[in-house]
Amino acid sequence: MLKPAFTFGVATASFQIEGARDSRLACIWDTFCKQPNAIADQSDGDIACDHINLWQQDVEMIADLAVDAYRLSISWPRALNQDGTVNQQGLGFYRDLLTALKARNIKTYVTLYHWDLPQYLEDQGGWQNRDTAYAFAAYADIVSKELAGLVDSYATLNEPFCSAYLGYEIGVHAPGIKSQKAGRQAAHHLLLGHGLAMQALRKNCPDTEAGIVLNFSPTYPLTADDKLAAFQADQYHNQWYIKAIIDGQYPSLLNELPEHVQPDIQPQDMVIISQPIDYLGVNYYTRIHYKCTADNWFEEANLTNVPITDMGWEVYPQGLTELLVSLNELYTLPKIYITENGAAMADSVHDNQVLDYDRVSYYHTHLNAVNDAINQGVNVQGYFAWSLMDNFEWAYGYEKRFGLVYINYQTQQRILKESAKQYCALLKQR
Ligand code: IFM
Repeated sequence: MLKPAFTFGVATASFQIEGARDSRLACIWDTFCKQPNAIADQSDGDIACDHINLWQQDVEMIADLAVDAYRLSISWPRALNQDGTVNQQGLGFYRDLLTALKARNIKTYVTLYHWDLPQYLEDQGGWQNRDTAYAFAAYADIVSKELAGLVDSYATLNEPFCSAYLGYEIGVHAPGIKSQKAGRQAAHHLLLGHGLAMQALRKNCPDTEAGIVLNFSPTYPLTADDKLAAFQADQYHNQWYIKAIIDGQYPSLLNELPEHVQPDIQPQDMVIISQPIDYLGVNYYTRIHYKCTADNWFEEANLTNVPITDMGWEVYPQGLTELLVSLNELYTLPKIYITENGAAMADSVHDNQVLDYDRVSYYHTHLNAVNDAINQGVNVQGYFAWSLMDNFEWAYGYEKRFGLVYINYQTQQRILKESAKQYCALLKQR
């Protein structure tokens, strides 16, 4: 069974919930949201869940859920001014928030980068520019000094795959660039930024745990003839990041890429990238099937007649067990937290209630899957539900609801869904 010391939490990210666009610098998502048809419902993050104004009420709500920990991210363009100095009001917001959480005995898990790159850095090439990795380390240095004593656990990056591949390679996320070279280069600079930021964290707060959050969608062959495709997709999307961090090497698939799309890597980069981390954050939502293409590459193949969430993602809890067991076999890992897991469902409110039993079932089966992995020897020490509340789901806008808490975006009313009540009941039982 999940041990009593196991950390249970809920997670959010700055751009997805904060709002208050006018009190921070612009980020790449503000710009991307203005591009026609970039966001399904043409929305933006200007108000979101108005968490900037409602944070005290939200902290009470988190405390009422009886979680051990809250995972949040800091908005770089809110924390720092363009000249690199501290935005006192912006960083003050996080100081107050973290102080209030600590006062309620809620552990603070802080992600430094959850996709909201300052636009002025994108204007100089963003993550394609090596300087951005150093700018990120300087930001990590300042923030970790300023927030001394208020953070229990740092994550440098959230899901560099999404920033690099979705943002720079296929362009469905900000900044909307479609170039394989840009995607591979951005991935490398993100990982370099992670390594440099780790050095800053070690220097400023050696006693605070620090790591990185990676997302994994385990790959499966569509047919017996598609095994190579599934393997390649896994190397390209999943192992690319973890292998660099743990083993200090990219998968050998790197050498199969045409030279003109390979990232520029400088001597020592892989050493910086692969310094020890205290934990690995694993985000899991679904698995993906792949088939071979005519040119011996891979492409996604959707299964039909399988249970799916409102994102169209297959519900496959066993994939989480299989993922954890295989990572544990492939690498020498530190402890693992499941830093995100959850489901978007088409929720509706009746009599002020949201009876999201499909989400309850998702959590139930995935927590059992974590338990199965622990029973097979994987050192998992925490689990964070994504998300505390409905929020801005990136290219899908507000149409997809991942929250344990329902948000009425007209009134900003928060309503605890059945899943929130059951998650809370589970935690109180311990
Ligand atoms: O909402 C996102 C989150 O920001 C990063 N991980 C996946 C979630 C669901 O798509």
